[in-house]
Amino acid sequence: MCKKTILAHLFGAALLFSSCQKQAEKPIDLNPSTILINQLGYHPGSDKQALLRTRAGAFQLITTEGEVVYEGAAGPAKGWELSGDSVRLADFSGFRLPGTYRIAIDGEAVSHPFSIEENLYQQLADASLKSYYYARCGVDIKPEYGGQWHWKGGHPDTLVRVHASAADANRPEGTVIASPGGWYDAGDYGKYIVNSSITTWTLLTSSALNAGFHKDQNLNIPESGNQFPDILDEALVNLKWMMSMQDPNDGGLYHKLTTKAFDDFIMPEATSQPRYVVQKSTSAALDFSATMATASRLLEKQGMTDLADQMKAAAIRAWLWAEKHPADFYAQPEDISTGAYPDTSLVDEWFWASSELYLLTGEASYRERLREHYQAPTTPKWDVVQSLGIISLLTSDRREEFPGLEKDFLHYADQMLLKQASNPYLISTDKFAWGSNSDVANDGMLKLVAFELTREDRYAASAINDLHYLLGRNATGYSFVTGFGSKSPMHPHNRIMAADGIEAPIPGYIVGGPNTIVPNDCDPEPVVRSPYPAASYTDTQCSFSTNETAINWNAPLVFLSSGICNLTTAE
Ligand SMILES: [Ca+2]
Ligand SMILES: [Ca+2]
Repeated sequence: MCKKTILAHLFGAALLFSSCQKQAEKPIDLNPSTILINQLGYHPGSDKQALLRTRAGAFQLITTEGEVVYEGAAGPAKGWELSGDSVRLADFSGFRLPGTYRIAIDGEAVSHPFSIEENLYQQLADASLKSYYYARCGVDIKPEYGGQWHWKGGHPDTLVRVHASAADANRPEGTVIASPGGWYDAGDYGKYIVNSSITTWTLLTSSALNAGFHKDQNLNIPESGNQFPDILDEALVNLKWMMSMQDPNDGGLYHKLTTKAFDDFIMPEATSQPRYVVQKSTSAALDFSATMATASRLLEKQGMTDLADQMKAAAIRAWLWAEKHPADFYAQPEDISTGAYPDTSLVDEWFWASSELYLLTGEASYRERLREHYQAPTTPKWDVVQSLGIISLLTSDRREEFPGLEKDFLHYADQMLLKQASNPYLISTDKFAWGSNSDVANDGMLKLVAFELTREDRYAASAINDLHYLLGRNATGYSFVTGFGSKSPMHPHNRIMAADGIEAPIPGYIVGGPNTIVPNDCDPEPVVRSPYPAASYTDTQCSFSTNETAINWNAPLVFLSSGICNLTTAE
């Protein structure tokens, strides 16, 4: 006689098991969005919590065969004005046995399956980093590296025109230059120095702070198996492009390299619009200077001395250009409509660049400049970058010169932990901006740095909660990373994924996430979205404001997932 499961009793045979003769079939998901979990799962030794949108007071942990292995009482319902709902905490941290499970609420809901196991996030860390291989501009993405996702390269960028806004005596309008390589920025095919900078810095910094994890990581990219960690190889792809965006005549940086208007949703090979370098800007020069200085410092340690020297010279020349042009803010020319990345508040950019140049050169003049431009830390964004410099200073061998910065940094981390403790969804974010998922991931990065500085577990535990949110324990019920989890984005706003003829999106991409900044981005046929910022997300290709991919959003996911893997590596 077959084993009668408790679930068959709870839910009725039709729901669960069609036959007792063979191995039980998987339980059918029943109202899975009632139960919000990390759809990948949880480490055996860590906190394990789900969120229940229910009045029920009890929950069960069940195996794939439907056996109840753990029962618990749900916490009190807690409402949140940003999600428009209430959730109850289901804590099953005491259960540690590895396996595949679901959470069940008697007669009401069964969650997506999830795992309890070690090394749960390695594939995520690999895929989130490999997203940059797929974003490489101007090269064929080959099946031996890309698997089913492969295509012919486009946008060689060997014949790029100098736009009128960028013209000067040395390079008049229409001058043709080469600026090949790098990564596509986002769902579009542009390349932008400002956004490239924070992205590349984040990867470089993960390579340094999570070195133990990255050392043995094999992404199956063309550079796998050489003497350098793959994360460094990938960062070099973009660094080399960035260097070609510096005008050799004066050291200034073109703000971006794009077409005049966005390409259609077609594959790279099918595009034909001319590409331009557009307007030099102070923000591009400072961000470039900071990133090149960081790269130079790290590459020197890897023995790439010649390239490190070139990058050092490039970083200093860009800084000197910015000093001569302190207010050349990017202003979109009338005939250009691609991304603008405008920023007129550059105190943080001056701080970041001077911090990195101080670490690279040890020159006191840069230390004076960073002190002049210091602002208290906050969650990084492409245009809010002081925390990047703070992280570099505090994780360097000059840490002891900056006790005030460390105090402020840990104060900010503590504020985030307080916010999380009072938030029903167990995150520190209380504003849902464009790219809210990257804010959550960047919070996680800061917390992992706080852990690095203090070795206090509470910071690492809080960072893991940020990952749980991103992988499904959020008000939308989506795991926000393509290819990971039972319910993840299938239709990101990304030209290659839209045009490649393959149903599954390229894995490892985080989408921007919920917000109400642009409520009608699918106009003229609007897609109905929640009026609540934390729930206002749609897995629809046209929703550029909630469902786009972007290099600067993936980078903190790389840091967060790699850093969490590194915690285990270091144990
Ligand atoms: Ca390598
Ligand atoms: Ca700024």
